[in-house]
This record gives sequence, C-alpha cells and structure tokens, in this order.
Amino acid sequence: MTTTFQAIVPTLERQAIELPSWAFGNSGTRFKVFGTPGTPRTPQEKIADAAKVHELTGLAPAVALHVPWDAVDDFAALGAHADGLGVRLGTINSNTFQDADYKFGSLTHVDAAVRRKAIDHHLRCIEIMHETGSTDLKIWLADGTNYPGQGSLRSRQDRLADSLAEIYAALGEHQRLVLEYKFFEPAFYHTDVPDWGTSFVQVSALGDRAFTCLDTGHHAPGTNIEFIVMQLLRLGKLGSFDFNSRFYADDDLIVGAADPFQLFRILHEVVAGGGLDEGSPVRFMLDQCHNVEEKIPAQIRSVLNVQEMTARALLVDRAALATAQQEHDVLGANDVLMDAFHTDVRPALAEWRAARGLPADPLRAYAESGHQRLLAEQRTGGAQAGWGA
Ligand code: PSV
Ligand code: MN
Ligand code: MN
Repeated sequence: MTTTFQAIVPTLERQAIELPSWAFGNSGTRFKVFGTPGTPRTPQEKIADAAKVHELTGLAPAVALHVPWDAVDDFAALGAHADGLGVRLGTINSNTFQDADYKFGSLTHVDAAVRRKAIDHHLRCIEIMHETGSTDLKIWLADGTNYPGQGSLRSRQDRLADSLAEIYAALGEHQRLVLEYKFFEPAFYHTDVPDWGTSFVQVSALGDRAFTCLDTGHHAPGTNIEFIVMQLLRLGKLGSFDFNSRFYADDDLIVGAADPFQLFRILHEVVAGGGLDEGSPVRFMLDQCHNVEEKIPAQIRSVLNVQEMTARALLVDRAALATAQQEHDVLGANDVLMDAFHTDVRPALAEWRAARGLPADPLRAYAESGHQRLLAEQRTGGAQAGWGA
C-alpha cells in the first residue's frame, strides 16, 4: 500500500455528513412505534441531539429539516439556535405524501388544483431555505400507482416535468434542487421517479443547479449501486447521498450495518469520480430511522462507519490499480481493492481524532458522559418522527 494515512488526512478533514432531524424522533414500523426515553419533543431538541453527534465526532456540522415535520414559526431563529449549538441547518426536505389531497399524487396529479398545492408547498420550502441559509431543496415523491392502467405513465411524467420546472425557476442563485428516486413504496406498481435514469432525465431538463439524490436503500436487491454512482458522477449530476442500509426493502438501518463492503465500493467510486474533491457538488447525508436503538449513538455509529469506509477507499493504491487494470491482471486489480478494504483504519482514526481534541472513541465517550440518562430525565413525552405522526 503506497498511500499513507497522513496523505489522506486533508480529505478526511473536509468530510461533512448531514444528519436528518427525523432520525432523532421515535420511529417504527406499521406494526408498532416503540418510544425511547429522552426522545426530542421539538425541532430545537432534535437539533441539540444532532449537535451532540457533531461535538463528539467532528463529522456532522449540518442538520437536514423536513417540512412540515419540523414546523416552527421562525426558521431564522431556528437557524440561530443551531448556530449556537455549533451546527447549521442544511437540506430542506419537502413532504407531499401525508396530506389527504395527495392520495393520487402530488406534482404529477391529474387535477391542476392539487398540483398547485404541491408546487406551492415547494415554493414555501424555498422561502424557508432563504431564512435558514440552506442551499438544497430535496424532493422525494411518493407519487405512483398500484395497478396497471390506473394512470397514464407518460402524462404523469409530463406533468412532473412541468411542476418541477416551476419549482426550479423559483430557486435562488445559490440554491439547488435534488430529486430522489425510489423504485417502489408507497406505490407498488409504478413510482413516478423510480430510478436514477428518470431522475437524471428530469433534472437534466431543469438546468445546472438540479441534481439527482441517491438513497442507498432505494434499489432492487442486487443492484450494482456503485455503478450508478460512477455514472452520475461521470455525468456531473450526483448531487447528494442519503446513506442508510437495508437487508430487504427501504429498511433505513444504520449505514454500513448490512453490507460494509458495498459501502466501501460506493465510496471507492466516489473517490475515483472526484466526489470528495474540493468544490465537488456531492453532499453526504444520512437518511435513517431508528426503531429500537438509541438515536444519538446510532447516528454516531453511522457517521463513523462512513468515515471509516471513506478512509479505506482513499487508501486504495490507485496507481497500482490502474496498472493492474491496464495489464488485465484480474486478480492483481482485485487484490489492490481488497487490500484497502481489509485495512483496519480504526486505530489511526482514533489517534487523529484525539489529536484534534475529539474523543478517540466517540461512542464510549457518549456512553460514559451520562448524557442519555440526563435526556431521559429531562424530556418526557418525546415526539414521534414524521412517519406515522
Ligand atoms: C421515503 O422512502 C424516505 O425514506 C425517502 O428516502 C426520503 O428521503 C425520506 O423518506 C424523507 O422524506
Ligand atoms: Mn431518502
Ligand atoms: Mn427512503
């Protein structure tokens, strides 16, 4: 291995992973939402929990909000609250899937009045972005149908394009739109933005400040996600990641928990495609919902997992890999990748953290701090995350 840990430190120093506010609320399945003591009751408390993750890891300087799950009267004041805690407000996620009017779609709906309402919701999100200084509007649509013939696939796509164009036109100069895709759920026959290709087609029609968001849990089992990462980077349209992991469907589990090797392969393509270079358009975010585990340690575990796999991906000996590929050295090329994947970077990262005044072991520091106990005593009647709320 010719790349040293020292050589990758400048890139690691730049790494920032945005946390979703909804990860800190109680969430669950359609069977049961189990409460966890100490769960935040307000957006302010969710931000405080996210700030704790940043304080212990130095990795998570921003918190993504979900509108209207994070409803406050004064978003500028919420931004000031975040600043005071050492973090900032990040991506604004819109929500067009819980209002009864959206039963048959939102931005794709056949009825112009419903489309108007959904577009107006996004225009309100853009106003909020101006108040919070957020740069990204993330759109994930639940739109789709359950049965063949239920809707016109093509007309829905045309209406989506028109709705997105109106939203895009309202963006400020420094704001971006990222369109997330998901192959099914809650619609089961078709989803209006099911795959990266559809997202790519739609955002390409909008302009330079529209990108695709890749949620790692939103693909059919067996999909080669790192190939999609490579392709979107190659096309300059990878705007952001929603990291999480899954065993079956959109499980939203701790990133790197189900398939650490896949996370490594994804980050290898990110590094190879310049996604971690200065000025790269790629933003990193978690999109997780913790059902039974404590939320703050779960987010700490997740950002550390992303950092560990990033370090391993950065350690890939790219010159040796290029030579092996050129020479059709199949096993040699694979060895170069696997050498990096099998490198235990945890001791070096712990040392590096300590040198920056961070706890060498953030999870242990959190457990020993007694913070969770304190939260459980202080907070009663914690709020549920948006799902099922
Ligand atoms: C629904 O699948 C989802 O998990 C999407 O991934 C969004 O990013 C998230 O909810 C928040 O709206
Ligand atoms: Mn997502
Ligand atoms: Mn999802």
